[in-house]
Amino acid sequence: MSDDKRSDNLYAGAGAPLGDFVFDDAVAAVFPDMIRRSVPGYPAIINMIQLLAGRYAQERSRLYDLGCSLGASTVALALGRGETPCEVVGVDNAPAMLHRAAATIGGQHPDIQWICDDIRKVPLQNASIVVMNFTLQFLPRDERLTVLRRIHAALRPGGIMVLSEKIAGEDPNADNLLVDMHHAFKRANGYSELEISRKRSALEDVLLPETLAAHRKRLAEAGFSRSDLWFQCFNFVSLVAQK
Ligand code: GEK
Repeated sequence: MSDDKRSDNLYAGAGAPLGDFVFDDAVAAVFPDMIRRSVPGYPAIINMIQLLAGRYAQERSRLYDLGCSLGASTVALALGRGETPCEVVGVDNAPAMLHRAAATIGGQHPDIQWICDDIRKVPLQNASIVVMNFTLQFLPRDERLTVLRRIHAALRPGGIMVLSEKIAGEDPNADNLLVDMHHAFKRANGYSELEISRKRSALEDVLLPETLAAHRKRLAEAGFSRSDLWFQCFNFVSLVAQK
């Protein structure tokens, strides 16, 4: 069975990982199935990143995918740029993810550059598009503004950042609704209550959601002239921020 077809039952059995969630080989092997069944609207977001690349890729610029995992959004950038001559760069600090992405996608898209590095350190320059598709949420909250400032500084005039995040509701009632519906989505996709609760505990100290208002405030603070919500399904959102 090819990797793309492997189903995620990581948290189902007695051998479920203990402790904090990590992006290791076991996760990388089931990641396409895991993210599709866990993030409502993920396939739509990937498709729309391709369309955004068609509109915003600038000649002789770079398109960055920060926290690229297995490269789904990196490929969307590469396809979406069409004939526009520009470079596509995928960055992830998990070797299990990055090496798998380079190995599986490298054949069809030999010009994509793959960098195994931390997005807090990797040099960024001459960008027309920077994508962070569900990655900022894994950084400590007090380091997020610095990363967004670096991204803003690396963008050319007219450039955009696509920021997708799992968010917290603005108040406890809103949050309960969003979390309940997300769990309903996971159950509808075949995850058991045990799998849902084990995964939730594993992510508790690792994936740190913030409200939509907090994200928009920070984007403004980092220098973005505007940020627009273009996608939301329950507690999963995507924003386009313009330089
Ligand atoms: C997709 N964008 O398929 N530096 C580099 N990478 C990081 C860092 C960091 N500091 N922290 C986390 N990552 C992808 C999905 S997954 C989202 C992104 C999820 C990486 C981490 O190794 C993982 O591959 C990715 O960010 C997050 O569109 O699993 O919910």
